[in-house]
Amino acid sequence: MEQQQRLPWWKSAVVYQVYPRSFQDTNGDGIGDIQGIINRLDYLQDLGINAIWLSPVCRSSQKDNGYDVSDYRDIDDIFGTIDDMDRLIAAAKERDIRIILDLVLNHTSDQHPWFQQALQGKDNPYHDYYVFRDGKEGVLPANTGTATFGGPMWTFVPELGQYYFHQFASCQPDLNWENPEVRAEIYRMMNWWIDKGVGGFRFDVIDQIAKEPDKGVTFNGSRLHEYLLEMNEKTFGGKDLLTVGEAWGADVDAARRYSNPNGSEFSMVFQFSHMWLDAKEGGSKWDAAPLRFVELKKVFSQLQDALYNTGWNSLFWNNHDLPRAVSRFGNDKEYRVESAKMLAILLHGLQGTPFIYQGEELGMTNVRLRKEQVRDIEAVNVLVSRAQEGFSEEEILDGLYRKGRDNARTPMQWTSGPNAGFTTGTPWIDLNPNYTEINAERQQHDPDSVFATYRTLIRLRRAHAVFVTGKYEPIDLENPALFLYTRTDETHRLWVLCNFTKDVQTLPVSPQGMLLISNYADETPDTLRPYEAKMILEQR
Ligand code: TEU
Ligand code: CA
Repeated sequence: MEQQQRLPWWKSAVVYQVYPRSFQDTNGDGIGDIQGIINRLDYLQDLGINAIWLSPVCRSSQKDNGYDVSDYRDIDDIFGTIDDMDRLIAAAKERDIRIILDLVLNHTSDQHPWFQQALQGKDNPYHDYYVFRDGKEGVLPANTGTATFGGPMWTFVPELGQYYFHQFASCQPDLNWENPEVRAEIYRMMNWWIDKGVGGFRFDVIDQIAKEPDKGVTFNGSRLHEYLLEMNEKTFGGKDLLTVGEAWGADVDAARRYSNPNGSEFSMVFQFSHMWLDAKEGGSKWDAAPLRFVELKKVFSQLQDALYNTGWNSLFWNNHDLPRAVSRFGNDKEYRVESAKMLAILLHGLQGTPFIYQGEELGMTNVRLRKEQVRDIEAVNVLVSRAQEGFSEEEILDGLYRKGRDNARTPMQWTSGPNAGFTTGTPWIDLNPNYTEINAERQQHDPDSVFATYRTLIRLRRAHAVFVTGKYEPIDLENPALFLYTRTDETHRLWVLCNFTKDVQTLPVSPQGMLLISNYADETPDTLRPYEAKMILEQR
């Protein structure tokens, strides 16, 4: 059995995502940089994390903040140099922190030399690196629907009499994975990074690489897993690396296949079913609906069950594309601290590898932006497209406040001083004005802070094997207010008890054992107060 073998490091690890642009600026240009991450490694070590998922730092046109790469083997000037990157990898290693590189392999920037070459002519060797189709202006080669950032997925190049395919913005042309040279080139690049000592990879929109646009297929193309098996074999397979694929199109079965413990594909995937439960069914993320809470529990429970001993889960509430968890699933007003801690306790008790997004450990919140303050390429497009659909500016901005990606991208709140200690210059995106209240300086040494809760949770995971291996069992799944579960191994049972509401709730169970963590100072054994959460460890 897998459990008996030595577990890979990433099964007991906690990963912290850094969005470098918004983390720490050191040269006053208002943009976070690699030196800034190096300067903050002590903070991350204090928190206790084992790896950093670093959002893209490679050379880029920065239209989508690095998710539009123009050189996979160099660092963008705004972030520093390749020497800075080597120093980051080494400095992190000294603190037992591994650097997980974010690879954007579905598409490049239109400024990438490959694409520039490809535009030179149909017989250019790089032409087949991308997905071109002959056509007439105004008549799309295939019906593939709307691109993620608006408009069609095809852009016409008059000089070639051809369209090129892009699932995201037109400045992000899709790579042609059917071309073996493309794949070989990518694997060489990945091995170059492995030789540099990275601790693994996060793969951007990996389930969209095997597109078959002529058939209208974007996600889960028929050759997807063939490519992944090949990539694994040619690059990270058999090495001690954490690999996580971003897979919006993955269901439970797909998540299991990707994370097969035989190691043939990835360590795990990001699976997003819990991110659709506060939108209208079948609608877009902008069509808000009340959270389907019981469904949320069922989604987690299903994954916990299905992947037990046959795969591995990633655990997350947040990333650089998602609104702030405390604003979305908690209560960022009267119960900000309690509910941020509750969400942390709930997630970190589950089986899988937890991912913390920068600022989440402080309980950072969503931010109301004025139109001029909007920065994200998606949001900029939404301001136009939703206005055309008839929504008022207020409605659109309200949608962005609830779901926009800029919420996650306001600068990290280090101090209550100027610009929250993020920059001495003008920040590229405005700060959330609540930094005077919510900041690392205030929380790092406060035992009652959200930060302290995260730090404790990370240490608990390391101290008690049941966090890593215990079998999940939900309690009272239909309960409309409480999220309750146990994790059980041969020697222990961990109880995780969470109140998702601002009302006092009666507990249907009365577990005995040692209180490991809670978000209230005292105890009431039979009830859970507003957003109360606790973990109890029982000896078996
Ligand atoms: O995101 C994939 C993606 O489609 C969504 O996360 C997207 O941000 C959201 O659904 C829009 O509504 C990845 C990256 O995480 C994201 O930052 C990039 O913009 C995108 O790919 C393109 O590389
Ligand atoms: Ca800078």
